[in-house]
Amino acid sequence: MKTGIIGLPQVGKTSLFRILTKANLSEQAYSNPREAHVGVAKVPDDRLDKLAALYNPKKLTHTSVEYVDVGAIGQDALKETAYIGHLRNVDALIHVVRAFEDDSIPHVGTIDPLRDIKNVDFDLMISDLGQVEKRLERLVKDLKKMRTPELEKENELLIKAKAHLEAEKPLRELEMTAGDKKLIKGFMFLSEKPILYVLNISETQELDKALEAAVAKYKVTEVASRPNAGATAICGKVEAELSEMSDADAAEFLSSYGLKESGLTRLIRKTYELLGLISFFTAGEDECRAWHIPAHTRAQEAAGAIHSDLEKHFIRAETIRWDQLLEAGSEANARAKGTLRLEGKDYIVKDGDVMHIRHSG
Ligand SMILES: Nc1nc2c(ncn2[C@@H]2O[C@H](COP(=O)(O)OP(=O)(O)OP(=O)(O)O)[C@@H](O)[C@H]2O)c(=O)[nH]1
Ligand SMILES: [Mg+2]
Repeated sequence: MKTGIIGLPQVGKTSLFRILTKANLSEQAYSNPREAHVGVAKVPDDRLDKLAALYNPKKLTHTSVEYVDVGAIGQDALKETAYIGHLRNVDALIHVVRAFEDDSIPHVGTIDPLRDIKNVDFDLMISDLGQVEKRLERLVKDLKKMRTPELEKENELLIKAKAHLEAEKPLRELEMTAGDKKLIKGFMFLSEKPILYVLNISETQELDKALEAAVAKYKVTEVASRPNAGATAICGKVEAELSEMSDADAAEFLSSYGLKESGLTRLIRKTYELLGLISFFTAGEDECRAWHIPAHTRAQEAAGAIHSDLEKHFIRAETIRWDQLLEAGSEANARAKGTLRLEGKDYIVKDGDVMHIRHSG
């Protein structure tokens, strides 16, 4: 699962990427904004940490999300094959929006997050529209040669997409059936990807309140409430300072700002939600581990996330909610209390389930 970090020039994309993935970029990487950086961020999960405290395992494994930092976006960049290739390949987008005041760092015009959001969304739509038009031209010719139901269906769907884009609406707001989505999946449309707007705000004394108020203050609430969109705020400057500290110092620093968790923790969690993922856990003395699966996955397919053999030879899954397991104190107690259940292959796995897969392989 990959998330692309996009935004206008000099809004803090690379800084955010670097903090998220704890990557140490060379000066050269900074000075070459056309190069894409790829890094992995561990998804924080205190449920898993609590399970680990119970089992004291040899190994503790979180899930992760991959981030890609590309250069600044714009109509020109979107015409570059390499640039657009990086963006097409991601599953979701984080749009970093400048909201911080700093006269030493230039910005196109005044600080106006909503304007920037609209402009970047517009660029994504224009890029998709070009692609749709090109394919439609081709389809007209192909349909003259051969009228297959598949081609007609694609034609019909792309005409709908075109009208939608021409009305300046991103494809992530177009209602589509699962079949429709599959049909146009190969295009990897940019405006179809789920998007999280991240307001990069100035450092202030009561940062907790400022962060909470930012989305409404900059009038982003409405765009963020649309389908497959969301918004949050961070303070890049504070996050950068936090990332250099030990855990104990960071905790003290956070509380001095009235904060309970770092903005990054929130941001990584939001990315996970945006990607439509949930976690289940496997727990034991060897390893406690979180696994990510799409929401509404069946138990048998979830087993496949661990190993394809477990999916093939699946019998049942011993299942319990993470907090019920903690409450019982051990699997044996939970079994005695009846909170540990045996679920079959069609059970829909819930976020926070702890599972032990029984298999015949
Ligand atoms: N005041 C302030 N400056 C910031 C913040 N975040 C980033 N900067 C500064 O803004 C400049 C650009 O930061 P980058 O992270 O390189 O921005 P970018 O979006 O990757 O820039 P390009 O890739 O060139 O488009 C740097 O000088 C940063 O130190 C912030 O939250 N507050
Ligand atoms: Mg950059």
